[in-house]
Amino acid sequence: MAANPPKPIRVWITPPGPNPWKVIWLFEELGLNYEIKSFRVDDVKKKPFININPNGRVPAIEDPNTGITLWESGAIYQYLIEVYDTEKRLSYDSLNERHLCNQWLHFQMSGQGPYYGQVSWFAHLHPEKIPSAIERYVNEVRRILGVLETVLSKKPADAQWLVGDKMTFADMAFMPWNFRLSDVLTLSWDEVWKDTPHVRAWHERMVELPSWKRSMDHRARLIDEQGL
Ligand SMILES: N[C@@H](CCC(=O)N[C@@H](CS)C(=O)NCC(=O)O)C(=O)O
Repeated sequence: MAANPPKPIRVWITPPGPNPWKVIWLFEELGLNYEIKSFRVDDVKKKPFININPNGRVPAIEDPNTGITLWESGAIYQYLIEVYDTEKRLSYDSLNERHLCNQWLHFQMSGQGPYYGQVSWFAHLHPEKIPSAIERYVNEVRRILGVLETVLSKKPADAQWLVGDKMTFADMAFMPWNFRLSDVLTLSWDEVWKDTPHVRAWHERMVELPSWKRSMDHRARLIDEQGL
């Protein structure tokens, strides 16, 4: 369990994209008191949301228990872990492990999120098909999965997590984008994971968690609510 805030933490999301689910999954996994403010992606660059996040991107949180408003999912992760993971269920107290978790979170934020986002853009949303752009970002996705594979494959069989011997927020941060890979790359899951069996096993262990399933139930409901 975690130190549970008496007042619900509000999280602003638009349901379809991956980044909000990173934060909602952390709420669910820690069993925190939270409420979802779901709105349409068309309104992400408009008031009232830009009063919360001037960068006009989700997720953002408002925590009435401490008075903070915060955006950027990595910063939100660090805040929630520091304040509410008091029993270190998803983190560590020790210096090296704390910084290794932060290292992976930074890699996820700078390496995984933006590159996966660019594949999504160039393969599905960009009005022109530019094969060299698609190829570059697909190669980056493969490269990032390769980095994860190298590290996970060297860990003992019963401790295949990025840091130490348990799932931490560092592992969790990668899930929502990896969860989209079959759609983003337009491949079957067997094709997605063909060169990265340890990443597959790591990912599939997390997909099975009740907290992830609850998060995806919320996602389906909120997408449905917007008629998407
Ligand atoms: N670095 C940001 C990225 C957030 C992000 O790109 N969110 C997407 C949804 S998954 C968004 O708000 N897109 C709307 C837009 O770019 O206009 C984070 O990790 O919080």
